[in-house]
Amino acid sequence: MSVQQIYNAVLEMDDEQVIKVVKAEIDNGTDVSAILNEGLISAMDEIGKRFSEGTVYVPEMMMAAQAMKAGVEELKPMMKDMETKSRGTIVIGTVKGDLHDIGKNLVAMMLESSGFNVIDLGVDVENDKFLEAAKDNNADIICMSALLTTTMPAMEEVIDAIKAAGLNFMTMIGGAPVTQEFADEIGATGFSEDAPGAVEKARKLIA
Ligand code: B1M
Repeated sequence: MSVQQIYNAVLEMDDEQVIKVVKAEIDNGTDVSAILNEGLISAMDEIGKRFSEGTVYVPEMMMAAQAMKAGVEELKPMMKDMETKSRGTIVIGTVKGDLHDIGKNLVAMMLESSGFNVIDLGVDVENDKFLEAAKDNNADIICMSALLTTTMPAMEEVIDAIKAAGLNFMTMIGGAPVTQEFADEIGATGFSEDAPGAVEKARKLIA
């Protein structure tokens, strides 16, 4: 078994095989981040490339995403560390109009595993819902994910709404098309290009 087989199983959209090879790699003592980055995430990147080239279509993309999710589920227990005291409260969601949740789920899972209290609002989250949930839960940070260039503007709308309401929640944004430059432009407090980076950034912001 190898990480390459995990990659192949996602490309073959074979959930059962993904679970089998991920389990085998965990038993072999392979690093969780290698399983995730070189196996599961690289395969999704390849699917994205093929989608752009027109050699795979939405149904295949969904099946591959399902297969990747099955692999991530197997990794969940490995991502937990022993921390019990909450480091702070985070409200997270994928912005309105956007249904991509794999990256957001990874970020949420890693934040939770690192001791944050995470309120996950899911996908296609309306702007007001971020604010309401942050107020209701006395959150420290509102985290927003977007995978589509067409949904990125919602991040700015949420940040503007926070300001307009005179609230001072910190914000963190991320997702494949999101950059540090965009974060600076819209006034987000933080940005990260991946899930471990999001944990590091949240720790710094709340410290
Ligand atoms: Co979509 N899709 N998709 N899709 N999809 C992309 C994003 C795309 C780049 C594919 C392509 O053209 N090459 C393209 C967007 C183009 C653009 O806007 N520039 C695209 C498109 C066009 C679409 C549709 C419009 C297709 C259609 O219907 N014609 C449609 C839109 C639906 C909608 O949202 N309204 C659509 C639909 C779908 C599926 C439903 C089939 C499925 C999603 C399933 C799901 O999420 N449950 C899907 C998938 C799987 C993808 C690709 C192939 C993979 C995304 C993914 O899960 N990556 C994607 C191509 C690609 O990105 N390579 C593509 C793995 C995941 C771990 O990475 O989410 O980037 P990612 O998360 C990373 C970082 O970005 C970061 O951490 C994670 C890793 O550590 N991160 C954060 C994420 N959020 C963060 C938040 C943070 C910090 C870091 O702080 C808060």
